[in-house]
Amino acid sequence: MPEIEIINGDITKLPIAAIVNAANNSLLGGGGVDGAIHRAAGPWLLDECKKLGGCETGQSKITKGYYLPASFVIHTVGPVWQGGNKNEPELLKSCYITALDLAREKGLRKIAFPAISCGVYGYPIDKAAEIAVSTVIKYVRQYDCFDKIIFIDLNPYIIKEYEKLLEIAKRQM
Ligand code: AR6
Repeated sequence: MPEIEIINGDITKLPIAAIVNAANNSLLGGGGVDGAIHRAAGPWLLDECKKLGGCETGQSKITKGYYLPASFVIHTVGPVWQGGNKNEPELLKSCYITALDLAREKGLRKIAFPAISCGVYGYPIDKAAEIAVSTVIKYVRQYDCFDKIIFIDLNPYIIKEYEKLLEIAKRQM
């Protein structure tokens, strides 16, 4: 099992192999963590994103990190919360899996996730955190190719939720 760390902070400051971006279908930037990542990476990130032809909800695409301290950015598109009956849980789960797949294919052993869909896209924090933690733990147990997983977010309520869930998961290991 890799080390799993939880940080209440800014993902754009992390010197790590890969950070995950909560993007939209266009991959051409936006607000929230997406805006912060594009600002910190510099305009080259948008130039590379323009060549990717967008991204389906639940899927992920990878770029370089440019001026970020992170080497790569894995852009994933979370679902907009519409009440829970529009396949949101499966799509959110797929964001974590496809992001981890890309990291694994590239041999990137340390990866940091913000709480995908938990800002503008309105996913309930407790439900999203449950999916994030359970999906990632299941994945890293299956594939022994990560040294470190970081859950990082600016929102302290999300961090509390992650800490609670990780404690429960550790007791079950
Ligand atoms: N570091 C860490 N976490 C952050 C940071 C940061 N610098 N900035 C925000 N967060 P959101 P979404 C957390 O809205 O809900 C964009 O416009 C924040 O606390 O960024 O998936 C895209 O272009 C929250 O928990 O992403 C899309 O249009 C989490 O990041 C849309 O928003 C995700 O919030 C995607 O919405």
